[in-house]
Amino acid sequence: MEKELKIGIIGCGAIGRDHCRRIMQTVPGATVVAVADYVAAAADDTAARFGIRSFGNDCDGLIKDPEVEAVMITSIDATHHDYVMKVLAQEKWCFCEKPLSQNAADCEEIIARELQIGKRLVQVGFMRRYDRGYAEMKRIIQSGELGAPLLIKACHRNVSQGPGFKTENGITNVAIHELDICRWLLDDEYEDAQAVRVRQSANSTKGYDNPQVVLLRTKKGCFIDVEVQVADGYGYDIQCEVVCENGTVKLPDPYAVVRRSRPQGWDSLNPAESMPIMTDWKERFIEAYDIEMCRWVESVHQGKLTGPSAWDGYVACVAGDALNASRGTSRFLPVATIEKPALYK
Ligand code: ISE
Repeated sequence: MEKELKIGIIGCGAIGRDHCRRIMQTVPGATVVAVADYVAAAADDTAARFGIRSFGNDCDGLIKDPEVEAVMITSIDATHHDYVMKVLAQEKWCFCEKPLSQNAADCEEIIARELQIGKRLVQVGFMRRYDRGYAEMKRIIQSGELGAPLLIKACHRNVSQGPGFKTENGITNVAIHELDICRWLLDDEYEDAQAVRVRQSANSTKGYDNPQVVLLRTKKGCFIDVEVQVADGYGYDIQCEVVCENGTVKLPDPYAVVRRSRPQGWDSLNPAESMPIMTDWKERFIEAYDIEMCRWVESVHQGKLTGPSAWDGYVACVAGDALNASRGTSRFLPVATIEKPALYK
C-alpha cells in the first residue's frame, strides 16, 4: 500500500472545505494533515471538523511545515500567485484552484520558477476537463467524424455574486473556465479576443456588467461566443455547443428527473413537464472535481503531473487580459503568449 500523500490546504471557504472533505473521504492515497486561512477561525473550524492541525492564519507556516508534502491553494483569487510562488520556493507539489493568477505577467513568474526547478510542480484547478460531458465532446471532435469545428456557442450563468465583485472578475473568476475548456476542446489556440457590453439585466444593479459577451477567434479560424451572466436570477447554468462542418456536439445537462404534473396551487394551469436546475456550482461539477482530485494524487504518486499546467493557467490569463483590455474599444485584441517552453509540450 502506497504511503499517503500529506496535503495542507490554504483557504477554508466553500471550495477549500469541499476539497478537504473530498480528500479525506473519497480520494485514495492522500490525506489532509493541516489547514490555514486568512481568517484564523475558519481554519480552526475546518480543522476541528476533520480532526486535523490548524495553522490559524499562518499560511506561510503551513507551506514550510516539513509534514506537508503538497499544498492546495483554495484562497481568494488575488492571493493565488503569491502562495504558488511560496510553495515553489519549497519545491513542493502545488494544486492551485483557478485562476492561477489575476494576470498573465504573474503567471509568467510562476512558469519561470518551474522552468528553473526543471519540473512541473503546479496543477491548476480547471476541473471541467474531467467532466464526462466535455470529455465525450472532445473525443467526438478529435475523431474528425463531424469535420472541422466552426463555432462554439456557450453560456456561463451564475445565480449571484459576493461582495466586491467587479466587471473584470466576470472574466478572471467566471469565464476563465471557458477560456480553458474551449482551447482544450478544440486543441487550438486563441488569435484574438473581445469583451462586449450588451443590454444589462435588472437582476444586478451592483455596478458590474451583467451580462457581458466574450468573443474569441482561434488560430484555426473557429469563432467562440460565450454569454457570461454573473447574476441570472434563476440558477447555475452551463451550456456549450460546438458546431462542426457535418454536425454539432452539445454538453448534456446534469442528471435530473423529469417531472410531469399540474403546477401545485395553480388548478387553472395546464400540466407541465419540468426538471430542476442546479444553483450550486460545486454540485454541478461534483463528479469532475472528484475525478480531478483522484488523478492529481495518482500523478503526484507517479512523480509526474498530467493535469492542467501552469502553462494552461497562463494562456487563460493571457486571453483574460486581452478581454478585459478590449472592453469598450469595439476591437478584437491579440492574445499573444510567450513561446511555449518544452516543459509544457
Ligand atoms: C467559482 O469559483 C467557479 O469556479 C464557478 O464555476 C463559477 O461559476 C463561479 O462564478 C466562480 O466563482
